[in-house]
Amino acid sequence: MLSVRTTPTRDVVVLDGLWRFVLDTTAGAEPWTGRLASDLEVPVPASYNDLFVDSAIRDHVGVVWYQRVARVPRGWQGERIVLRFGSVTHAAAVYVNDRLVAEHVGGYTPFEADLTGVVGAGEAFRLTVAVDNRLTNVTIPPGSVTTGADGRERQTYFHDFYNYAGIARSVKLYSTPLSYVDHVSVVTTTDSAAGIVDYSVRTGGGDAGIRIRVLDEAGAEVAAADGATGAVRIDDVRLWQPGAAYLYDLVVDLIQDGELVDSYTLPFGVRTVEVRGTEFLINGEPFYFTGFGKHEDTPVRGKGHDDAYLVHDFQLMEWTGANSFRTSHYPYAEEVLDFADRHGIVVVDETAAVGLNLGVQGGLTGIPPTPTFAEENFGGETRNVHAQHLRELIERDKNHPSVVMWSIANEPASNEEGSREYFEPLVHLARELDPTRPLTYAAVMFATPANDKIGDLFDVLSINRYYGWYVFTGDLATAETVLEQELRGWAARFGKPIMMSEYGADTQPGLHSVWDMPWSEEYQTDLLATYHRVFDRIPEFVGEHIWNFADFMTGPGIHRVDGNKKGVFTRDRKPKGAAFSLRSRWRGLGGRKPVSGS
Ligand code: GCB
Repeated sequence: MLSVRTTPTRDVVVLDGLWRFVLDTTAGAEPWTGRLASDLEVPVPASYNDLFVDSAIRDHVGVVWYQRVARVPRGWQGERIVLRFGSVTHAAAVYVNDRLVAEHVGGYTPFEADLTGVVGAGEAFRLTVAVDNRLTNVTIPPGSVTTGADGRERQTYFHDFYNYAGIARSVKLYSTPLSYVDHVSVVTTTDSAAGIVDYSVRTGGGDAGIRIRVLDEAGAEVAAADGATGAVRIDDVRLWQPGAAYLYDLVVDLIQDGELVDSYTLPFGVRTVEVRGTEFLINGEPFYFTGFGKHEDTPVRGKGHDDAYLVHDFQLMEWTGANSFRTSHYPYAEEVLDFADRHGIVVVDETAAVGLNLGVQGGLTGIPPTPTFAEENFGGETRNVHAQHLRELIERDKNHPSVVMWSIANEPASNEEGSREYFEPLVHLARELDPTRPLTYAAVMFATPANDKIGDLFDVLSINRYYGWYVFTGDLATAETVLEQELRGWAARFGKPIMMSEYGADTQPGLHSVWDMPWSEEYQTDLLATYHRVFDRIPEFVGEHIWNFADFMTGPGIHRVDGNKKGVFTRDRKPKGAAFSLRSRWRGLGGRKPVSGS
């Protein structure tokens, strides 16, 4: 699905701002047929949970309703009219006046409704959206709803972040001509100093000639071709490099009878990605990941996209010397990837498949109450939904040069029987949808080099470990020994590049200690340094992503004090002590692997 852009043939009206809001419990029957019965207003984009003082809203389980009036611009006569949601978490039903125009399941990918013929140019219409936050064993991520003795519904889920819901990304109404560019994809390779751009264009609404042009950043045409698919050559190409982005524009023009009917511009970068042996290569050069697992999470707006936090977070990442991050644990707003493209930050792009692991309920034993991948838990239907998430992610993000790898899941029960049967078809699907990018999954601590059942299917081993925190708490010497043994075990069994996709310690800013004291700022710094010593001794190691960039909100729990505190920055983005030691390590590395010790 193309992102929304104004072009010489397309206009956009952004429908962000305050919308009316009501919980389903007081909305009445068929609330879309009239004005919502409520004085509440909520901002779009934002999660609704933390806006009000009322916990009945914050912890509501089920549907809430959003509504506003919108108007199609007068000038859109004879145009195709499309409504697009960046995301609605987790499921949506969209009504224009009394009519259902779209339904979508999946809280982190966009969807559209074609309103051509439903509303006309100049017309005002009532736009009502049902937003459902319920998670089940056939949603991604999974969860469950239980009803207590008092009849109240409660939501439980197997992931460690608050189940924020709402319309967290922009809503846009846009026009295209009736004959239009529907889809564009670009794959790049290099041939000595030249860039080769394989492109493919899909159109809708009738036959038209297709002409493509490639413009450099100065707007000069550097290549052109005709036809729906083909390859063009850019001589003396400027590559998209980590830390040194360079973007070209692919301008796609549709021509009918010598007239321009539609035009769409896709920014893209020329770069290659490859796993060779135990190295991760970008443009043929070994790349060493430094950075974080992040969350879309800020005070008050929850998972609502915010350009100010976007810019500030990237500033802080650059300040620490981070060259990359993982979109843990779901696809992030498209604005984030566009920004990463423009600023040369490398992205590991993850689906929302977090929590496919009932072993977590077994505590540190990792023994699930019933097998995770049993049909009554996460079986064929869950996998079909997971496959759909993968399709929507790859469809949305495959043209981003910043995205160098897909992460299919976070911490699945890859140590359990049934995990291979579950994941193998998904790996095949991902390779079919995008043969150009390596694949990974983030391995949970119960999955070891001895019992993991899926590592060989993937290209890069991403390992989440909390030695010195959840296990060997306060004992960094043992953590160091055990971590090294384990990483060497993964290297020996699979012979693939390994990165640490999570490691860290909850840290209370302002708490200091001269001893190895969990929660102190010094302990976080020392734990990270312990891990870094190990990484630097493992030849197959290709990167380190700390958990987490910033503190973030979680569900309630005795192990969580106003959320997860493993941030190197606080939730309001103040550095903890570890930020400074990281900065000196990462800025010194400059994206290169430290010289290996043994
Ligand atoms: C993990 C999860 C992450 C949690 C983290 C923690 O393994 O992948 O979502 O937040 O551990 O802090 O426990």
